[in-house]
Amino acid sequence: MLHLATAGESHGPALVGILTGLPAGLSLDREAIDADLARRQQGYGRSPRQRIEQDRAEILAGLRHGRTLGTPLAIVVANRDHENWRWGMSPWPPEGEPEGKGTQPVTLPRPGHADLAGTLKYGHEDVRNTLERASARQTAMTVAAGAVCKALVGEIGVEVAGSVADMGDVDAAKADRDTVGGVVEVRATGVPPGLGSYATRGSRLDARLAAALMGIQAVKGVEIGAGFELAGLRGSEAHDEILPGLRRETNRAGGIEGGVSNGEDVVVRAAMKPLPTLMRPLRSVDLETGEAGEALVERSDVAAVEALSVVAEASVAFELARAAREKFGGDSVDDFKAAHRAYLERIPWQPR
Ligand code: EPS
Repeated sequence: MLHLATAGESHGPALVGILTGLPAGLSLDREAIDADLARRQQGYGRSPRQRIEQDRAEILAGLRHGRTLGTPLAIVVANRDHENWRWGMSPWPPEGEPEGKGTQPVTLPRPGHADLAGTLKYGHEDVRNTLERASARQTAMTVAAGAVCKALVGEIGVEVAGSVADMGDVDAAKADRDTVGGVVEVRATGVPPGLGSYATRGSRLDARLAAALMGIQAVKGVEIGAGFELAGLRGSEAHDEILPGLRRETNRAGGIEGGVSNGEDVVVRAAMKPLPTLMRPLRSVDLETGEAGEALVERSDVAAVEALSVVAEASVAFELARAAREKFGGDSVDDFKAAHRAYLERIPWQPR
């Protein structure tokens, strides 16, 4: 069914994605995809890197004249910054004298980044071999694929929107050469009851959403609906009573009960830790010499919470699209929509 495979290093030539499981006949809007990529690049606190990149999704396969063919959709997002890393990030042994960035090995891992654990795990001698793929740069591909998924679920009336719910004081952190995190919320409207299943752990919609959000760089916590707050409430205060029309007055469950969407808005939140690249570095150890030192200082964001809201939106759109493909199937988008219509005729629930 719907599946996204990705590849790409932060300062390599490009990010690559292959999205399989789309129906044929889905109209895609180039501007809508690029608009989401641009949204991801915005927000106060982003690194100067964002002035170099001007992300665009190039579609190489699976699309003809703006409509999907039902075949794998191949997406490329170029890294414009690669120009400055040609020698350092050359896929093949570089020719000529070292020049540009990334020519010296990194040996001082940053606390909070994948640097240490990843470098030990893979046996790298240069921490860069870890950090390049661990970087949140690859969330550009999540967003490109998510824009396609939003178009797909839009065909059955589902809309997905991410926003910032809470964020540390970026101005003060920047002045202190520090970083901040925050909380984002994603709300999906028009989600029919019945996406996901209680049947197995892996088919639960809440489990999939949690995994998708936790899979985004720097996310340390995920909540569905009232989440952790529910633990302190009584059952009579926590659950959303069922009213005629099968609607609810409250939505503390976040639109999911027993791992299945229940027809209310799907509401999820993700907590982002402060980014680990600090201009005033924390203590670390040089992996080459074993001596105490200070962590790598690299150009970085002070905050990327607004970017996370866009990436989380895309991740939720992907999971809803995946669950909708499982429920409604169809080789063409018309078949997919017809199955959705027939289902709504069977159940006593209507979208608002
Ligand atoms: C990132 C570090 C920074 C961010 C990057 C994520 O990279 P650089 O050192 O090249 O400035 O800019 O995010 C992006 C490049 C992006 O497009 O979002 C990290 O370590 O995760």
